[in-house]
Amino acid sequence: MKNAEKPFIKTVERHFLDRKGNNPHATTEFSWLLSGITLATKIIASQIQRAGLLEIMGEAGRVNVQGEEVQKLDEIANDTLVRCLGYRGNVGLLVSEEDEEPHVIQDAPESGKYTVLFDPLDGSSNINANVNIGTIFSILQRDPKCDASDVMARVLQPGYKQVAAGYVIYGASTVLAYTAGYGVHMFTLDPYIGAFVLAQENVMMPTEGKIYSVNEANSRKFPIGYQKYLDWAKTDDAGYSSRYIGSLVADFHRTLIRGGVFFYPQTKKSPEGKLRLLYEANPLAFMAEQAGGAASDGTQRILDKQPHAMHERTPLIIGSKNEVEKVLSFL
Ligand code: P6P
Repeated sequence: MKNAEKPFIKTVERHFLDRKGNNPHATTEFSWLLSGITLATKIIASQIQRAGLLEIMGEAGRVNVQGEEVQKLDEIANDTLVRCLGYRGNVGLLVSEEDEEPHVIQDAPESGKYTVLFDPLDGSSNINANVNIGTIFSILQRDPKCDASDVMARVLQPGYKQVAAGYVIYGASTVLAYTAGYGVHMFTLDPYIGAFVLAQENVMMPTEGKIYSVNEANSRKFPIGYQKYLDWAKTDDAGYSSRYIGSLVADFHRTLIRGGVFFYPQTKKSPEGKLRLLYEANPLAFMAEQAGGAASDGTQRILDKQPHAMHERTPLIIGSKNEVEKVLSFL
């Protein structure tokens, strides 16, 4: 094969632009925004790989808007994403799990077209146990009819309006998975060239998988339907295995690859559940549906939910279509 014909590496940005034909957002400006995410997550990956050596483990000594102890790496990840995305020229608002209010980057109508929402380092409490953790992101665009000054209207959009979404999982390898509404695609970070290189296109979640993923210590506090599902799943006939890492991105990534169902229901202590709608449930629900899976809050499709507050929480049942439906059948 002549050199020119050899399949050259395909980066995220290049892969995204190749969809020029059928995705109105497949523009260089949007690809430039995506490169803000890839740059930030490469920096975060390098920090995590050396965390034990750089004295950045442990707590930052403050509590975030969620009332959770902030880890030093949380702060580093958050600052990195804000800096890398803040100067992309088409980002109007940044919403982070770590910050009470949105960052208003540009409020000129023609420039601040996109809103990027993210959980900078989900599962960060697992950092010192060297468990996989991740960055989750969701991208919305401003409705042209919406007044630029109406910040909340630009943020509180239902999940089906997402333009793109994805996550980066930091583990044995650093993998970026994203969708822009045309399938789910995965890229592995090649540290020698510092680029996310295409690993798999059009990833499809198995339609079923006998794995349930839940924190069973809470099971007695779940609504009775979930308890009945768990009793059934433990029967010999059902033959399920339980896998729970306690890091949402890791549990979701396994579910995407192997199938099964993850759920974090509401409990008396957390009547709306623990996971956040805008920058955890919505992006992963978009990915799940694009991969042939499903995501529900137990009563409705996650992507149909109208958000009422930036940091609102939601119960989440997500995974293989048949497995989500099986859980719902017990509710
Ligand atoms: P629990 C991590 O703190 C996190 O937000 C998600 O990554 C994870 O799925 C969940 O909380 C685990 O919560 O209550 O089982 O420890």
